[in-house]
Amino acid sequence: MKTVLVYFLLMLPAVAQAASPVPSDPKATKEAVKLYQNMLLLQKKGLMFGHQDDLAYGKGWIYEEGRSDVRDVCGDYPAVCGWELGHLELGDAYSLDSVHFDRIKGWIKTTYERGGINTISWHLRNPLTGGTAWDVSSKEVVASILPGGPKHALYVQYLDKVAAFMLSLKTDKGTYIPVFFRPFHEHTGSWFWWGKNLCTPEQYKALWRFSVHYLRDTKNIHHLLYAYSTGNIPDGTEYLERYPGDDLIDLVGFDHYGEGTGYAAALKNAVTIVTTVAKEKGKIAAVTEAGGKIAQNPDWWTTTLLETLRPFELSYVLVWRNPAQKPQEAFAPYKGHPSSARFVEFYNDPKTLFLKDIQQMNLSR
Ligand code: BMA
Repeated sequence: MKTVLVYFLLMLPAVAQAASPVPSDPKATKEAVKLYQNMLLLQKKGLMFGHQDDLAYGKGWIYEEGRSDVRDVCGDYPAVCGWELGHLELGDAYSLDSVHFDRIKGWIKTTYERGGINTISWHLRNPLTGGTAWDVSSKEVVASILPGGPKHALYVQYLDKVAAFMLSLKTDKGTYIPVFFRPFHEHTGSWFWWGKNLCTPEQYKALWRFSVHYLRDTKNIHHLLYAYSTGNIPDGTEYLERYPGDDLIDLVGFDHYGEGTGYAAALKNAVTIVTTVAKEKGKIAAVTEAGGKIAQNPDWWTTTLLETLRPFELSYVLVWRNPAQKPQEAFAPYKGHPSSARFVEFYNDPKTLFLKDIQQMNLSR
């Protein structure tokens, strides 16, 4: 009896450890592990709201300390802030959306210090043609940047710039700030050079594998969690067709735009697939981008988005940017926008989580 008891007690830490989920990177920093675990916890508690470039600009304003269109409308910041690295690879000081990278670093730190979550996308230029991320004139781009390809060295230079940026994300105490990195998104469509008709599933997966291992093993970066994010998904098989592997990915999501009558049903179908995959794999689930022309459908926040997502365990839904000079392209509401009242209803609903909600949870980090 006694031996059995001692054995049981000795095994306890192992049992406890096995019960705590860990991210895909075996060397993930303590803070990245915490972020991963907190996200899994949060997706059981509610649905976080995210907004791209939220602190950088909004309708009619750029770089105003403390300002946010979302906060102007509901009095609170989003729980998740999205940021974009496109043109960092060129060595530029600001992104393709004209946001200075030094400022982005500052806002990532501010968001982390406030208790929020950061996710980073990368619409990187086409390394083969020199065109934009949307230049799909060649099907050789992914092949050309893989090891042995003619543009591999150039792609490594791109990654070096990303690595330097990621390594600059630190708190005042010098701790690396954990963030989600979501490159090569919407690859189930064919509008980016890494898209479905532009490379084979093997090449797409190899691109992920090389990139993540380069950042982890060569650059020693272990504060990133990686997000796999398709475009619209018609069925479950296609969702995983280009999935690069559980050892590389921490979050499974998808981007889905629209506001027409079919949107809610399509969103529900996609969320069903993603939450099922997430559960099976023990990963985080999210709607990594969603949106509609809100100006034409003010009920989008409540009837379409919230009621469709309510039954699911999803960590967040993020809407895209509010360009300062093009309010017709805004995805989040802004002060005076006709959908603002509905957005406040969305904000007040117990299902949704904004920054103050997660601050109140006092999660250990
Ligand atoms: C797109 C648009 C572009 C932008 C790009 C990267 O969907 O918003 O204007 O440059 O995302 O953020």
